[in-house]
Amino acid sequence: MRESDDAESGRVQPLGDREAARDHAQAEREEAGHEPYSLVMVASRLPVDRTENSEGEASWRPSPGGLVTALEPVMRSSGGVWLGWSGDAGPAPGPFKAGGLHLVGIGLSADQIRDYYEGFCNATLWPLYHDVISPPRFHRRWWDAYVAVNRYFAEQADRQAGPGATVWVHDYQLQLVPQMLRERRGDVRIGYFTHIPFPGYEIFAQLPWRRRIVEGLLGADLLGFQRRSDAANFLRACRRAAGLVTRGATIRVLASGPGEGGYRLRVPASRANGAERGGQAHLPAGMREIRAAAFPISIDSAELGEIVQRAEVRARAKEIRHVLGQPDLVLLGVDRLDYTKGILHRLRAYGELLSEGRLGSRVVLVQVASPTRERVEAYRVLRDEVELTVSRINGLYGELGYPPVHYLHQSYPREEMAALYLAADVMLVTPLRDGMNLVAKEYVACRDDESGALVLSEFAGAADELSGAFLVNPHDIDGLKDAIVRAARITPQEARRRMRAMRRRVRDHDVAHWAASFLDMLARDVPGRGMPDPETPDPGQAGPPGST
Ligand code: GDG
Repeated sequence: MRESDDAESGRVQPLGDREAARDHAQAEREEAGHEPYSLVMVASRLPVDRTENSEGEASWRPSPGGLVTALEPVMRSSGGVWLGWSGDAGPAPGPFKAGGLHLVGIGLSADQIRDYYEGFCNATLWPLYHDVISPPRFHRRWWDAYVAVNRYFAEQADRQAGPGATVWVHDYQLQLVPQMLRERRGDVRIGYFTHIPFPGYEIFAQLPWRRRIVEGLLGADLLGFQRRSDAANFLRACRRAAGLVTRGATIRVLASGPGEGGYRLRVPASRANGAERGGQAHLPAGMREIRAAAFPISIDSAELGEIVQRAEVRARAKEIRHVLGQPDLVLLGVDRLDYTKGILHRLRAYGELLSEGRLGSRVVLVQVASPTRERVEAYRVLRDEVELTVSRINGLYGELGYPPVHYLHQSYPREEMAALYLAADVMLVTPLRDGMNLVAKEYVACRDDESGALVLSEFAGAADELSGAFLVNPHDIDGLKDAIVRAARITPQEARRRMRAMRRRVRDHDVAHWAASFLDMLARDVPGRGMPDPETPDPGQAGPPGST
């Protein structure tokens, strides 16, 4: 008999056999008065935020963000359900409806938030998957919490999914869910998308539970990554950590699962490869095929295009330049205050440029650094460093009424962000590592007069697509400074040429295109169909293989 931690109560409960569990789930669904869902979205967070009015009454408000916007139409047309954590400690809010969406809130205890969310997700996986910019911490207690919470999510997904449903699992917080769900349900199609990079094997190999993570992910039918290099890194991890054979973008595993010793002990290479028939690989009985491919995420560019058309947003952009003292040059950075975003490197380059006078005397940098993960130590340290650096620059190069850096440790409404994008001559996106970086795409989508310039790190996924940007290595401070100066001095003609190409890309490959491409491939990518290899198309040309 297997055992399962009940993540909500912290109790350990015996599990019955699969059929009994399914009957129970079906009974619960009937009791709750709804049909099983044909589409189940599983993400670490719900797409709504809980708010309280002055009387203390709680309500739910859709959280801003491209993912919700992209998936909302699909969720509505399919009548799907979204499973996620509400963001608070305490019991699960359970099933409810908000903004027309069916939602199921997952409850996490205070201990689980500490060990699973702040620990394994934010202090182990996040730094490890971002090239160990901050040292990852490995704690067995955190891993145990990760396993328990992933199992709880898988159980909840099982409960909600109707026969033959599609289940789409999101991101690094839930990498074990695909296999845990597969063990409970052979009938569902499982997709998984990782929003952050998948690291090179030399880094991934540090993880004590590397094989378990690979096996967890391989429970899916389709694994989506931001860049081709991420998909390639994952395929290498399949070979090295799990001893599997990969063929192009596909991996074959025993349908019965990895077993105690993992796949390595059970899948002979000859069987994994299968026999070739007429140029196509034949899938031997008892085997399952998984595909790993790049699906670069995007934004709702039409919605942003509409926001920047509004008279009040355009007026606000003018007002922003006015309150900044009508500078000749406005530089802008917009990031969560995260060590992956390269904020310190950017400030260092800007400080040196000010000291050398290369940007003229009427230049301003606006840096929005939204609060994030404030209970994690590395984030507290970073905040102190950033604030010290900003103060130094303002102290050294400022004058009365003129701070060269406007630092904003706050969150703003979407319209204010759009006005900032409109007000900025040069956008600085300089992460040390970033899955995609939506800010770069948002800036481009807002520049409807084709002016402005984007300085973009080559370590952001967006660099594969936005060829009109000034690409930089943010570790190379001299190179970064030169790129900022070139972007600041761009002629209107060159700005137009670069911006036009980037705007076309962001318009044609928006977030709806991303969601549709992934779900289409998940629906039609049946074993042995010989889908195209995701690593063969031209880099930056397009989206995912097989997408239109
Ligand atoms: C992960 C990956 C990948 C920021 N401050 C405010 C605000 N924002 C919005 C931006 C943008 C989003 O937050 C941040 O997007 P990033 O792409 O930089 O994201 P991460 O949070 O690191 O997310 C990343 C992404 O997932 C999607 O797959 O691109 O690589 O790390 O939309 O505009 N929005 C508002 N007020 C703020 O103050 N309204």
